[in-house]
Amino acid sequence: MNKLNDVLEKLNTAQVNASWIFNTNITNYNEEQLLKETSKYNKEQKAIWQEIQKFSNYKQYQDPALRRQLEKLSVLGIAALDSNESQKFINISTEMERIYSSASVCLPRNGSLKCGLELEPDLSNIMATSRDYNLLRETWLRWRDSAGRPIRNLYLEYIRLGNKAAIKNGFKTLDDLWLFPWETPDFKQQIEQLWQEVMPYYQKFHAYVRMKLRKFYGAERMPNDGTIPAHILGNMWAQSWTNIFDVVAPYPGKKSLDVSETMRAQNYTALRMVQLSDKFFTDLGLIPMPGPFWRESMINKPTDRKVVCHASAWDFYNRKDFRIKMCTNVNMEDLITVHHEMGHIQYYLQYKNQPVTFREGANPGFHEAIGDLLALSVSTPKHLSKINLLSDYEEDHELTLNHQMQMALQKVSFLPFGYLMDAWRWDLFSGKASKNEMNRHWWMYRLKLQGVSPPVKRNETDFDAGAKFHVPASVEYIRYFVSFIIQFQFHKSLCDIAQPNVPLHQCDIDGNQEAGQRLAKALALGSSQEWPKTMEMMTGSRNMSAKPLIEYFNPLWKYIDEQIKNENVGWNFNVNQYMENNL
Ligand code: X8Z
Ligand code: ZN
Repeated sequence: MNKLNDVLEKLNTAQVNASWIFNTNITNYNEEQLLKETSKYNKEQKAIWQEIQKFSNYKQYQDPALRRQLEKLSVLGIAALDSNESQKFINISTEMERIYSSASVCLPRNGSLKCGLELEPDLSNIMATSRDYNLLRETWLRWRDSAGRPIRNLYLEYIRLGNKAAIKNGFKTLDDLWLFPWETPDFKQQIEQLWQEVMPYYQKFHAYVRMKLRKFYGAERMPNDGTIPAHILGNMWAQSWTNIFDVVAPYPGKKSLDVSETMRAQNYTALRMVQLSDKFFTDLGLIPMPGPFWRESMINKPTDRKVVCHASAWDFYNRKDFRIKMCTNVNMEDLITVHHEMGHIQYYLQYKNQPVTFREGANPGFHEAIGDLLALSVSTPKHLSKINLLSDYEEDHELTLNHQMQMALQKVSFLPFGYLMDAWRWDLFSGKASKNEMNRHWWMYRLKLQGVSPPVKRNETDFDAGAKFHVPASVEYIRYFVSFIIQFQFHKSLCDIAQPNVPLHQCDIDGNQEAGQRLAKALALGSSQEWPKTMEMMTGSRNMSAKPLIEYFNPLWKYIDEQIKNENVGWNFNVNQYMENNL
């Protein structure tokens, strides 16, 4: 196993390297190199897997770590396909990513047509800052035409091959292969239960935001089924609503808790944002970012080449090289994302001496939760004032509610989206949803769970889910739903150490080394033990729970209840009304 570990390190390093080069410089040559490297990687992975299968009695081994590594290595994934189909799968995946990341659109701007507009920063900025209903709708639509629609047929083939690979790994369908790393037999039920727990709160929040949007845009702009048009929530996918804070603020006259303008006024740069985040980690006694991170990370969008802009954090598996890649904008949303990415890097650093097989989060949700967990402290008004991003700080009722609203626009709004991305894919993979109704099924979930509706009728040549990065990029998404739940559990347990008498939403763990140690200890374990054990170390309980999230927003629930007395909470949904039947 020790020898194998060295082999795996080298294999991974080579593959990650090729992927990094493609992701930071999209050219045909780099795509070819990546394809070559990936197919080599898959072949060698498969050879190792076949070798491992000789140890068919590993379950009887004494050493639990050895047993667990063999257990993990017993599932190969896509590389289990025979070489022809494996190659096809790699081609399709790379092609989908290329289409998504190089998509650009034309939009009418200032009387003429402007072309070459990209998601980051152009389209994201329009979605965030424009309050022009028609421009927003046009932007929303064009993005889906150019990034989603071209992916549809590739995705059908992707599902077919993915399911074939699942069978080769001993699973029924691809959704079961995706659930393997979670090590939770009733996972789908647990997720549904968590959703049921938070759903009433989401629906109240939805009713409040809808009321404010109706006042802003006029009742004639709002569908009469009670859903919210998906393009007016400040985000291309309506997954996070922080950008419409101005429309929904409880106390609009008060200073905004979105400190973007202050950051720009203080000449913040991407580098300074990374340094600020690094300081928060090290003040907790956590590991500082190493040299290669500072030298090799890509933190600004290059102007001389195409890159994959979607933010990510990279482990090169040589215990030295760790990098982030981000097209950072100087604003608060990206300051939080910087913390998110640095959370991944901190995890990589903490578990770098584990065997390669254990260099993962306790589960995928843990990995997503670490940076966000720290950002919960960073975005408290008190902390923002401490780092000079908020002046005249005074903790009163109005400030509390504005802060609560800001956080709910980030966290509560996300929950149904975090769930539906994979609820939808699970149904496609398992065959629960028909291949002829992929987009209809997408909108069924969008309407049912999020209560958002398309501003233009959709059909089956559209492929709206494909216009979200993680679908073409094959990134499983339920990890984010889990993260948004458990980061509040982690926050609560660290706050019990750092500031036991402060309400959860005001707690700032900044500088508390004891809290830092609790976190570091859990991170250093990687996936070497089952996640409920690590959860217990962190929180005292083995289970996921939505209670800390609900507790965090206690002041907000009271406020919203008063505000929506005359609103009908919830919505009707009839997907037929939004679909053309003209495939
Ligand atoms: O993709 C991400 C991170 C990289 S792991 C930037 N997130 C999800 C998204 O953007 O859709 C973070 C929150 C949800
Ligand atoms: Zn992440």
